[in-house]
Amino acid sequence: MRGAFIVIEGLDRSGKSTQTNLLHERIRASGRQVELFKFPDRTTTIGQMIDAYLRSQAELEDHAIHLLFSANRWELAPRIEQSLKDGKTVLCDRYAFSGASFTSSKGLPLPWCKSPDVGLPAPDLVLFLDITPEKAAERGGYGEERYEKREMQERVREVFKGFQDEGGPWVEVDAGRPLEEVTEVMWGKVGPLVKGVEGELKRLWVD
Ligand code: FDM
Ligand code: MG
Repeated sequence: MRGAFIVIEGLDRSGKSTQTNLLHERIRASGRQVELFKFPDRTTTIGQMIDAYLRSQAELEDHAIHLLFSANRWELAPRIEQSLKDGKTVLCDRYAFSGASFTSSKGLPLPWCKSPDVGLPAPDLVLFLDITPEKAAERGGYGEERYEKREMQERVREVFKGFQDEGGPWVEVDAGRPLEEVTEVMWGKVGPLVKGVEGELKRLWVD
């Protein structure tokens, strides 16, 4: 048995980070080992470049920043794999689906956007927290960072929804519902996986 690799994706203001942290606590409280990753991981050298870009303190060409987001996943992939081998559940707040959705929303072709992430560890479960731009606005609207704009979020949402048809372990969660209800829906999917999963880790987007 190895640990399960669980990715939480979603739109801004969907409660993604809150829910991921709640899952983290709940798994820990159940006495199981769990490791939390978040992308972009702004603590690394690459992550600091991404952070500067998102806060509009640096300009980067669209392809170049996309490759940095991907490189940020690749630099942490060995740690993800080790945790899974050690039998720990890995929770990941955003992953390659965010990468492809955000960059392709700027007009770059989706296949190109997916290509640098081909071969990364593939998740056993993706929980996609979906929220309408209207609901997001009710929650106080978006923040100050690059991409936190309604038109961008609407385009990103459409690309995200396309991943549902890829036949992967993709589960859409209505994140417009009250927080506790969303938590319970998510736990219903995650709970059965925290004791570990059989079978080798798969690779992203190889066929
Ligand atoms: N983002 C995130 C991307 O554009 N590409 C990626 O590969 C990833 C992981 O970065 F707007 C975008 C999504 C979001 C921004 O994310 C910062 P957080 O979750 O707000 O830190
Ligand atoms: Mg953000």
